[in-house]
Amino acid sequence: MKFDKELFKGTVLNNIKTLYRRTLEEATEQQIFQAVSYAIKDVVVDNWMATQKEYEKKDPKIVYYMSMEFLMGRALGNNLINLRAYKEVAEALDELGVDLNLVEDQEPDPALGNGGLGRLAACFLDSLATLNYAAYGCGIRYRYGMFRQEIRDGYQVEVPDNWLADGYPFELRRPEYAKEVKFGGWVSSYVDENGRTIFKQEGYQSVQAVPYDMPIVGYGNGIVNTLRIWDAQPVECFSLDSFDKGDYQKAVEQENLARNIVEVLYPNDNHYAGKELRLKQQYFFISASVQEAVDKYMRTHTDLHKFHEKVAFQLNDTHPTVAVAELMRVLMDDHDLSWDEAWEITCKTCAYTNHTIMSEALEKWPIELFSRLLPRIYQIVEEINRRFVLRIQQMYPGNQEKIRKMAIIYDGQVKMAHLAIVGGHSVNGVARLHTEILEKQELRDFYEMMPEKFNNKTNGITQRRFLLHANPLLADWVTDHVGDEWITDLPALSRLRIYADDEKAQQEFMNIKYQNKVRLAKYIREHNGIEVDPRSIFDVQVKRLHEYKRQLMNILHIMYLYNELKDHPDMDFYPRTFIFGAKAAAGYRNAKLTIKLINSVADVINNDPVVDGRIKVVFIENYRVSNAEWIFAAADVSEQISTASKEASGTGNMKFMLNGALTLGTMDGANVEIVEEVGKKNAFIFGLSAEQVIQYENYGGYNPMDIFNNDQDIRRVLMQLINGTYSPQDPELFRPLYNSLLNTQDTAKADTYFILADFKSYAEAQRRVEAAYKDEKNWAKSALLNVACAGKFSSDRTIEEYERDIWHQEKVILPSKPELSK
Ligand code: 475
Repeated sequence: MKFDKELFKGTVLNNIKTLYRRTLEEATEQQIFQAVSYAIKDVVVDNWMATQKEYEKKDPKIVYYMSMEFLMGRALGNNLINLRAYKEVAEALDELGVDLNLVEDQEPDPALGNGGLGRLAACFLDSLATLNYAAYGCGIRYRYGMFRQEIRDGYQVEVPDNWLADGYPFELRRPEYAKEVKFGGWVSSYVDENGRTIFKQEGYQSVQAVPYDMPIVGYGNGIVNTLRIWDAQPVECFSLDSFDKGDYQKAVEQENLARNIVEVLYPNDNHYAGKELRLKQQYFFISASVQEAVDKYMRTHTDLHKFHEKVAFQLNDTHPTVAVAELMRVLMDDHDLSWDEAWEITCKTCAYTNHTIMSEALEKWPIELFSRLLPRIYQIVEEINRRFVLRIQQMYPGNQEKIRKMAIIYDGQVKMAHLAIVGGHSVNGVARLHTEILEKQELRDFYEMMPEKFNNKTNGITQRRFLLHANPLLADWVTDHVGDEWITDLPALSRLRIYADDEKAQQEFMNIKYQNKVRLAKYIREHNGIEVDPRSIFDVQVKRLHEYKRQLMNILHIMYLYNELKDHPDMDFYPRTFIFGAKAAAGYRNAKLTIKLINSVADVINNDPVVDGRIKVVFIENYRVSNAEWIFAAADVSEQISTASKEASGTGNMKFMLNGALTLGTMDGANVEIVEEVGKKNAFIFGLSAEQVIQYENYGGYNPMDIFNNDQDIRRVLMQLINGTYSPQDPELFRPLYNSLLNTQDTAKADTYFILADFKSYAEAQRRVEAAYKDEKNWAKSALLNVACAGKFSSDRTIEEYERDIWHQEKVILPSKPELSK
């Protein structure tokens, strides 16, 4: 069906009328956004219904991607892209005198996630729909998503993100699928007439889980899958005429439980907070999702023994791991299966993805809390643990050490990773190096006991959002040269290789990069009031702020460069714009102080006449999916400088590569595979290897003080942290950062992320960057090769690997051509 421009324009105008009783001229930008979105939703819903009808007919296996986080980013532009209607709609709106870009900018950026893990979930949903697989994302409808970051006086200030304030047009409330979720109380048991033990949770409080569905539009194939996020409501409005004091008390508590549970996303990335409310959130959305998956299956099937043939649960890290016990509970308590039957089905249904080896991220719940909140679930976990410990004893007789290290419940704690590994059939890491470290180090005992479960799935990103939508100039240029297959087959980009040496292509590419830099420079001028030169090298580090990601090393190096410029004002120096974007967890002191340091250094350097604009430092406020798209498109250098072994994969690294930035990085995470694809010549690699880092960690031998004492450049920079150079009113301000590098009391705790060890090697790599950029043709060639070699890093490839090794779904092809598609 062809896009009917006039019909679309009419719908928009009519929506403005019926929603707001206004004309287009009278409508606010937000109202126009709503009206346009409802016009698009109208089309999406038709495809959505057609897809779900076909799923009912074909009865394919369904994947439930269970995740505490979905960092979706804005939907309007992405939906238009995937409907293949972006240009037509832009044109139609233009005829109405409306700029689609401004309309898009009215959408709140749904930020129901922190960083990498949440954005990966969003990319996976896009790929699943595009590749014709039936899938649900299952998550939480947080009232407040990731906080909005404001920078005041150089400090991060967290402002609540009320993303639902104006109503979100792309969600649909589905009260007919509401579920009850029970917390607390106790478990009573009795033996029924058939001699079976029946377990009943009593004296509990419950919450009503009400789902909201968001459409996930596949690219050009008519498929629309569902992101189902759960809201919490009180079970019943309590009656004020209740004279029973106990009831009244309970009613108030239930009301509060419901009010609190989905209130806010925990803003911690790669970190376990251990809060009771967090466990409530986990069980809340998992219980609702598992109940619905079983109910849905039972609507069209009778034999639960074949559940796993039609359903897969993918657990996005350990946060959803209570799913193992909850599925056991539903199968046994609600559907009368025996332990052994339920266990077989559960293991065949569940699979676990690990996203980090940072030890502070490991989820370990105190037994007291876990059993109080989830008494029946705890019983089941105890029994899983009892049986697993027996298996350990059979395999390693008399080996107490194995039990201590591997048991699910030990030392007063419930270890969620162990439960996820034991209760599923697959364990995967997210890049080759990361999976190797899991097998050899972190999960070694489990790997030795059950090697068949372990596999790698190197992450990927969706090129629909991160090239087609983010960088229309480059996307069009690529399509002009090699056709548009890359949109659904990213390896087709390799056809660009033949243009790498073509001077005209190089020039065109650099020109596009320049225009994207102009676009970002304008954004920076408007948002930061800083003037940056689009001819300078745009050197970018955008990601969550974490010590292991080493933003501190980046800014220390900038301080070092500044010292060099002060000492040799006439030195040869290619102008550089250093761009940072990062949110810090609200309670993470050193992370927040690093933000302050970056802004303080920026203040000094940006305003020093000696520098004369040759270095600019910019901290982009409120880094999020929507501004990320512009930033990737404009980057020359991609900073991927984590301590080797610490970054499980990284996915920003792939977004930069796809947009033709060169990686400056360590041999960590997926950087290893990026360099493998593009060649060492087209990246700047430095620093300790993962093996060397692990060697130091396991056997010691690293002393940052030696480096401090022997290297005057480093010493000078570190002293500037504590002598007031960047904080004259309070010279002690940055002392904690200094101490984190040189903690004099306990050398084992000094510089745990090896910043000083890697500093010189990093500075040397930065010199190579500068030299390379001066050779413009060669730079253009390398940048083009980065684009050409990015094919592996599509989330389409990742999803097909999950399909091949874990999910084994069949594709569903719709019978008729989708609405709005050519
Ligand atoms: C890795 N988040 C990246 C990315 O696989 C990797 C959220 C809540 C609580 C604790 N942790 C989190 C993460 O652990 C996380 O985002 N991990 C990231 O997953 C996708 O590319 O290297 O750091």
